[in-house]
Amino acid sequence: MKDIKKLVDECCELMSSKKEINEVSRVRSRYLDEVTSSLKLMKDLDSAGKKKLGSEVNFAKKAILKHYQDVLESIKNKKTSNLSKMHSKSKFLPAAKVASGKMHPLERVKREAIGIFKTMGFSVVDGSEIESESNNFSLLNIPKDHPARDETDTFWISGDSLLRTHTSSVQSRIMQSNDLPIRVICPGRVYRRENDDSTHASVFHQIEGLLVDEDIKFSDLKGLLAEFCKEFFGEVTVRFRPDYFPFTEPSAEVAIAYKGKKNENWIEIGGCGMVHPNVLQMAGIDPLKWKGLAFGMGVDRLTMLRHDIRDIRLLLEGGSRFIEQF
Ligand code: FA5
Repeated sequence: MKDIKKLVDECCELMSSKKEINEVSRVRSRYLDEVTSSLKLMKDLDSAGKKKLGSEVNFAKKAILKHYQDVLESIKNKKTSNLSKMHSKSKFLPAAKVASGKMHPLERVKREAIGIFKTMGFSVVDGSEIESESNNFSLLNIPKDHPARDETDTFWISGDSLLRTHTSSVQSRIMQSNDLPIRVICPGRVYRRENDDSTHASVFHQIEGLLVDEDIKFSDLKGLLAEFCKEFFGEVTVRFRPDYFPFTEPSAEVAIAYKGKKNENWIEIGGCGMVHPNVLQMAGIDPLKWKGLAFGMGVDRLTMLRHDIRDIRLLLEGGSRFIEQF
């Protein structure tokens, strides 16, 4: 049997040489067992000897456990300082990936379209999504019995107020309050009672354009929209087809030739026309002196064409897996 003091020294030395906590623990257990087994000698000793051996064993156990704690502490401290050294050295390593937001494709397309119109001399104005009946309908020459006013087409709020059904309501506001000539666009959200499907939503986005000046002709309107389409889509065929809007005369639907997977389709992107003389008159503008052109384009449709998106509802759901693709 080894001398107890020697056992303690040996154990402490061995524990100090270890670098891992589990190795130190193993040494501690081995030596504690060995020290405890010295108690087997008790039976051959007289009472004074027993007392001496008992206190030596207790002292040895305490010394081993104390040293064990010290070694553990020092290993932990070393690990922490190594870790912080490693972190300070690794400042040039790529940082952990943090999920970041992306601009919604609708917003990106809207900004791009605004940019194109700005280069054509248009400035941007804001309207209001909650509109009066008169701005949305009456002042746009949409009479009381017009189907567009139907309860089933419009979200009425109360009596005279509603959620605008098109950005053309901004025309009424601008013509009444702005000095002439006028050259503005108004991007914004509009609302219609629709049965949502892949190309129709009940909340969608439009960009309205209004130009009022002397000597404006329908050919200016065609040229302006054809130029916009060329800038936005590149070389593309633009088609103007007669249409009807109560606030413009003549009126047209604007469509572009879109190459689908199987064949070429015409996709309607907006409506346009020459501002109706009644509308100018109601805004206090002399229709004999001033002429106006106006257009309203669907931003969601532009976005679908730009990114080949087959279902408009994807644009409105805001799912991150969808948005991350752009
Ligand atoms: C209008 O809203 C007229 N205010 C446009 C206008 C302005 C005509 C100025 C003349 C002068 P329309 O309802 O066709 O017209 O809508 C215009 C465009 O908005 C459509 O060509 C289409 O691109 C888009 N749009 C219309 N309804 C929806 C819908 N439910 N979901 C998504 N986009 C739509």
